[in-house]
Amino acid sequence: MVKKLEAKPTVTIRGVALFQGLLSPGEQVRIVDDLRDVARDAPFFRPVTSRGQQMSVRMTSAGAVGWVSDRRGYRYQETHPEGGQWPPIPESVRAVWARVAPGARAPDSCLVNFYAETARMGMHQDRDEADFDQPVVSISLGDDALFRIGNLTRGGKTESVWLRSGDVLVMGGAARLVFHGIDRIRPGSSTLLPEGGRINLTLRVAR
Ligand code: MD6
Ligand code: FE
Repeated sequence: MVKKLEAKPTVTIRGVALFQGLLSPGEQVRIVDDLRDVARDAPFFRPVTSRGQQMSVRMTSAGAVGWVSDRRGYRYQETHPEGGQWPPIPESVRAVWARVAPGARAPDSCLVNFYAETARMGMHQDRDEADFDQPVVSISLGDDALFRIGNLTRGGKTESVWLRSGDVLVMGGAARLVFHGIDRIRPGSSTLLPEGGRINLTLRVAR
């Protein structure tokens, strides 16, 4: 069987392309296995905002640079907060980028966010990258999450969609800088992660 390479979105909301059910259960398991290796080399940490607020997600990264936030602010950096380089982005993850963003440069950063039952992510833009012509690709694994899509400026009307395990989302083009966030997850809605919760990967061209 020839594996088809370039995927087509199932739905587009405010320019954000959603590829629902893109990853098979087998592909999801493979990615989670690879992420265990990433987390062994680069342990999850709890980021703190520059105002000193703990974020509710736990975070780590793979790639040449990782996104970190602490009292000094947020930035991409070449080392884990506890020291040492980030592990490489697993091939299983890079393969997803190739399917949904075939024309883009290769990603140099993969942010790994873990959501326990009550974790959430406030409305934000992804704007710490050097080149906004390159998309951000996100992969959802584990429990369902309610994803809210807003506008290019803060506030205004929003639309929400449930992201399920194996869904992939691309924020690019005119939608690259749209505000977005996670209102809540639905605990127990997936059996992919034995410990429960949700993992979101965001692949970026950071530099
Ligand atoms: C999440 N996602 O799904 C949070 N950012 O947990 C993001 O913040 C995100 O899904 C940029 C592009 C796509 C995303
Ligand atoms: Fe984001």
